Amino acid sequence: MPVVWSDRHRLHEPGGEVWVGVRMPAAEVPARADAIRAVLVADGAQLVEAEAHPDERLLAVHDAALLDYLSHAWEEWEAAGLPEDPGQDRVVPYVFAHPELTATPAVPAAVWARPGYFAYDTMTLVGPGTWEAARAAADTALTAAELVLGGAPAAYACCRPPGHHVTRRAYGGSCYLNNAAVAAARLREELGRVAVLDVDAHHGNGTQAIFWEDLDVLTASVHVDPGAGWFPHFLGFAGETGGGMAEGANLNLPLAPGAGDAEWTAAVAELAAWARAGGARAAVVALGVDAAAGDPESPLAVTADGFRAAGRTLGALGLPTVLVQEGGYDLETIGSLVRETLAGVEEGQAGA
Ligand code: SP5
Ligand code: ZN
Repeated sequence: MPVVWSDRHRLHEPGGEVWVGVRMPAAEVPARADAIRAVLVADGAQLVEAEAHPDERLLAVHDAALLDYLSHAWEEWEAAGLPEDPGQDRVVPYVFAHPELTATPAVPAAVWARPGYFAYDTMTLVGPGTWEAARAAADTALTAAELVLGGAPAAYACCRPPGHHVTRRAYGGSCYLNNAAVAAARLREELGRVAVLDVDAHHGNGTQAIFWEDLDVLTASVHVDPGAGWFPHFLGFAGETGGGMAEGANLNLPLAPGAGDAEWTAAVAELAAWARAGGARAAVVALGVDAAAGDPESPLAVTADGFRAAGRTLGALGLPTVLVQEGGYDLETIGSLVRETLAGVEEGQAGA
């Protein structure tokens, strides 16, 4: 299947992540996408350059205020002199717009207070190239969506930074723009009901929130149980099933830490069956491969065979399918895990 790519992902160097107040090396690094690309190219993949798309496509899922903030966050941080005094070379929050701290929410006057109006964690740093790279990632997902709308059975967006933790107005979890949501909104425009099937090891809280009351974008996620202590901690529980008219249009399948191929592939099959029963006309797969055994960011234990089997199940839906890269942090295996998944999707679609 076509692999959509942009070199501009390398402009985002997170420069670390602040966890429990300590700045440590980032997991979400440029080498991730380069490693995936190397494996897919060696396997004979056809690379397609991401094309620029209008802001209107982002505004289908994000508030203008978030886009305006992210596109200027680094410039204003630098202009305020914060890299010199106190010596912080990335945009990072120190205070948060907790609901009980805000009466009439508004972007605060102080440059150093602004990140906490939009960010919900301290791990998602903004540097000089973050906006351009995040924009390129969304364009990569949109280009994959256009390929599928043009008749490709499936297309893969090899993008970073990832996106599934971003809501309409709040970013976090190493994500800045919700690439999968942007692609889903575009497919929905043309094809009707779409399902976003999120197999990243972490709950796709941003995508769930964006489409919470939307009956035409079904959202489903298999992930390590937040109730067992895992990010995003506050969301991803089985009782979250959609809001308002869209009650029943969200499905969460939390798994216990340590779950392996049997539990995980059964859960992916349940996501697929649920999307089919819900009348989806197209699928967006939020393809994190951090559920892999050995991934440093999750306690799930899925093997390469598990990813291939999951790919087959997703392909057997027989729907136009856009796969969007999310997490996956083991540089030694990330490329082959993606290759196995994509091969599985092609096998499933051929047999569907
Ligand atoms: C896209 C994606 O997979 N985002 C997941 C981000 C989850 N990050 C949680 C980080 C929690 C603490 N990591 C520090 C580990 C120190 N050993
Ligand atoms: Zn993840």
